[in-house]
Amino acid sequence: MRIGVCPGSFDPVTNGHVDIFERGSRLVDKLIIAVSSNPNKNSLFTMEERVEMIRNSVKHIPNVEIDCTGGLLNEYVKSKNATIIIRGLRALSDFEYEFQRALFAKYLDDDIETVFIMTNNKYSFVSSTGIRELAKFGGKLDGLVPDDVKEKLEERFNTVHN
Ligand code: COD
Repeated sequence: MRIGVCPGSFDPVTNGHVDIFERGSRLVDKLIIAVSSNPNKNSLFTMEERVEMIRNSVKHIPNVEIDCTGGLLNEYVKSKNATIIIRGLRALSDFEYEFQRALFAKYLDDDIETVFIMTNNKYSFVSSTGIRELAKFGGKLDGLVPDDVKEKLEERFNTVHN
């Protein structure tokens, strides 16, 4: 069984992420979405809230599991008998960061491959950071995040945009 792990902070999950989950899930038998805390980022939503939002966004994908993780990603990947790390790629700015992470992963375990999926053009500008900022100032979020995430963001920032 080919198992892939799609790690991220997903704070919150966006339609760009969901697109990567859908396409990534077709490359493996089982895709584990691993919600992790990025040590370099402060999170808006708790781990439980992030997991719940993802759960509501991937109901249509049959072969996904959602899990929480911390510590070294490679250790987690091995503990799940997975061999593939799936990451999304947007602009050139993602490339350097992702390139470095993929090489760290390879340095640690030669048999783990990082596979990159190019962003869908519709979501190439969408990031969780941008979404949080848009939500904070009451900008419209339609089409960029799942409906349930939009509601959670509006509740959190007390902004409703019709
Ligand atoms: N279109 C396509 N892909 C996208 C989009 C979009 N619109 N938005 C985001 N993505 C991709 C990102 O490029 C990324 O691949 C993935 O979706 C998740 O994104 P984020 O921002 O939610 O997650 P990150 O990058 O903050 O996650 C970082 C981890 C938590 C995975 C990382 O910090 C980690 O692995 N930590 C564990 C420690 C470790 O093992 N370190 C390794 C040694 S350096």
